[in-house]
Amino acid sequence: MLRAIIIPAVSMAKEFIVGDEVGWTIRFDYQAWADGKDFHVGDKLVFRYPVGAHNVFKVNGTGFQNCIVPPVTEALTSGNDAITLATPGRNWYICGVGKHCEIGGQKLFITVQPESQAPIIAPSQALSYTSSVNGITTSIYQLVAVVIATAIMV
Ligand SMILES: [Cu+2]
Repeated sequence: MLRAIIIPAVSMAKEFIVGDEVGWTIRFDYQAWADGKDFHVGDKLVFRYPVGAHNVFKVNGTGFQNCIVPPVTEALTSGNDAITLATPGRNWYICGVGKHCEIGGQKLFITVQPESQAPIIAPSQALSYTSSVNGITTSIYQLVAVVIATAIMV
């Protein structure tokens, strides 16, 4: 008799430091940074910069293209601005200081994917006593599914 216990996958929301160690600044290729990364609903973007040196505005595609800075009241200015990606779709961010967007290229465009779903694992795939972790190597599903199967001989 084979008995399998499947523990539902735990959603692993990720935190992305925009620009990694470089942070949020001018003369950095944020499209290259975003390239190859998978952003999902629930993940977080963190913009890091010295307070006062930069800021963060969420804009639309046109604002991104033309570096149109929204009203200053919409700015994030803490120097450690965390944005949780709430909905799937395209997101655009720019810096509103001076010509940082226009000349410095301080702008980021990402596409947010829907929240990852847990892979479904059939109990028959679990043999004997195994413990496996799935999903780490696939960047599509940033989920971890743990399957613990216990075989009991009666
Ligand atoms: Cu700036």
